[in-house]
Amino acid sequence: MNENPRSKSTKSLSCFFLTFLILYLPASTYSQPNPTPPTGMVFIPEGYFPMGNSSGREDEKPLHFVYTKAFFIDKHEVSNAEYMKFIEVTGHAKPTFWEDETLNLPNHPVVGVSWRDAMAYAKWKGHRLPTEAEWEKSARGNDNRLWPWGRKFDKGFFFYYVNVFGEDDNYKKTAPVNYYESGASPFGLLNMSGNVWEWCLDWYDKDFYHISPELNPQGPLSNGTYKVLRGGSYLNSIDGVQVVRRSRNRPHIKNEIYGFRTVLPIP
Ligand SMILES: [Ca+2]
Ligand SMILES: [Ca+2]
Repeated sequence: MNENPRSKSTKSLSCFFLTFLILYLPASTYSQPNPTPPTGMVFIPEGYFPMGNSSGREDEKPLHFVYTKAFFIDKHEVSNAEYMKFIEVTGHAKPTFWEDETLNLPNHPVVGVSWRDAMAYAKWKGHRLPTEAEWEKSARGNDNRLWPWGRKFDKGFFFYYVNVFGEDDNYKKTAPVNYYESGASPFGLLNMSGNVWEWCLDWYDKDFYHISPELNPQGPLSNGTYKVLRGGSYLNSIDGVQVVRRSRNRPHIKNEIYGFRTVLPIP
């Protein structure tokens, strides 16, 4: 007896759906979409990246692999306009240079803030400062590059994508936090090289990379003298704004080349 054509087509359809379920369901079950970042922030996935430098300065060595959990980080340095809201709401003291017209434009990075001021702002936002490892991962991704965009002269003249010493890059002092789009890091963060140095959460230890834990390092456990600063500023040369460079200063110091950005941890 011939099979009913209708039942045959039903069978084929069932077969198709079964194949579809086997092939595609496991993938769609296990791959989660990246969480949506809050406005102005970027999602950085969990995972390993190479941190430090095998041939750089002593405190950048050795190159070592570090794992961080996923987190959100500000796409831009914190601007004067953003810091202004913080001052208005909390009554926190104004930064040094607040009245300096060469530094206080609303969309330029806030400067004249100490590490403690930066911590207070971050806490007010429900955020915190980035660890050194989080900062470096956000700046260079996982391919060992020394500048956010890649190699020094990847895109021709470097001054089109970073604010360093001099005015060839259009700015003698600070540049707007959303300027130099072409110098973005692999995750899309701007001014990770240059513009202003950025305070990090960690105490500075020149030998820390030799003893750093592999998972979510947060700097030396005991209190030190200096807090870490990363990325260089508008007073550095192009080599001084490599994303592996490590600088430091005491947590109460304020000057016209130190700013910051914040991180929102993902539980
Ligand atoms: Ca400049
Ligand atoms: Ca910067």
